[in-house]
Amino acid sequence: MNNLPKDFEIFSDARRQGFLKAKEIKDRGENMVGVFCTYTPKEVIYAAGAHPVSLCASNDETIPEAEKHLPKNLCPLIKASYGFALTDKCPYMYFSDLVVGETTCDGKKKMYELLGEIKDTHIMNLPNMKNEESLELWKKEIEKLITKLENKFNVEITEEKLKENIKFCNEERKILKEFYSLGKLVPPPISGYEIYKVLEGANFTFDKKEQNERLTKMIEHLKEVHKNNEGPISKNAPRILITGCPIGGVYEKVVKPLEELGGVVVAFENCSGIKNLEELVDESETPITALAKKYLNIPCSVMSPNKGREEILKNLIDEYQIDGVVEVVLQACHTYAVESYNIRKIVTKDKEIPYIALETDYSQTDFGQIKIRMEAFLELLG
Ligand code: BJ8
Repeated sequence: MNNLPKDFEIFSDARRQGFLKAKEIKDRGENMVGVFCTYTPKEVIYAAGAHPVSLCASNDETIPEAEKHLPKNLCPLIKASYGFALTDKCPYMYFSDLVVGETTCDGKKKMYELLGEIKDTHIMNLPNMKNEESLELWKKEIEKLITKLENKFNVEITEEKLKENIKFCNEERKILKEFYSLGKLVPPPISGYEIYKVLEGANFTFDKKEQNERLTKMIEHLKEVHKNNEGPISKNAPRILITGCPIGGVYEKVVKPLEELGGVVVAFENCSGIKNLEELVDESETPITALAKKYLNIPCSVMSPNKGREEILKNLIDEYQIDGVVEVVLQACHTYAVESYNIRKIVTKDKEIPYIALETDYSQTDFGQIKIRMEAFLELLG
């Protein structure tokens, strides 16, 4: 981290510091809306004058409690998220006045039914195909979310407010994308671990104006580092792309060893990586239609088919000069596990580069085994 400006620490610590900020927000009488998924149109939440906050849990602390209600053989992200709600241990869940969830995978949507008994939970019926009928349905779901927020918070969400917040969120996306794209440089001026920490930190930063300013400064600084060849990463380090399930709960045991062993993660295709940042909301379209189009187009494995993910992956492999792909599949995540077959084919046959799939959970029990597999994978990359 030698070449990183002080602002990096702020992002890296954002999840923890965000607790205090969230309390300040509540003390000011403002509202918070907890969200679980990239499909939630956060522009609508901002337009209601509320603050969206990510609720996806990233450690296994509350899984034993969750397993009293949920089956053991369920994705750790779902169990941990529910466990934090059940035990009241997550301040973000605690401070959320409303939770918004979508009908994504089976486990999540069934968990939301139980969550609804603990918190006010609004479910958006996400279609799982991308076509005209789905777009109409998704537009109606966005309208229903607007009505829910208006009634809950006693506010009016006007077209103007939606437009304003579409612009506001696009601005954030553009800057995050520029930051993320630093991974294209050879060598990158920042490690994948650090890139991930910043992208993750942005989910827990409430003052977006300040965040954008900090990020812009950090990007300028890191470009300078690259120009002057002062970065800590070797230009020969094998360049890795991570794809698959969200990695908030496992990046320490996947990304860290990869980089400690000499590789560098230059691209994250997962949620909180490029998946949500790639496409902006069209500012010239009617707001609800523009939002529906953008969000329905997210290439997550809950969509069937999900060709968009394959296209993005192929482009990223070229643009980021990827030497190898690591796919992370959380235990019992069937949609990503099934897609693995095609992803492996695209990476190894179409792009002719090495691929490895890791099935893991939030525990530390497989840490040693993952490290050994990462070591063997990096040897393969030369
Ligand atoms: S847009 S990736 S955040 S659904 S919870 S599908 S890991 S079994 S999180 Fe996701 Fe939205 Fe898609 Fe992103 Fe699998 Fe677990 Fe389900 Fe999961």
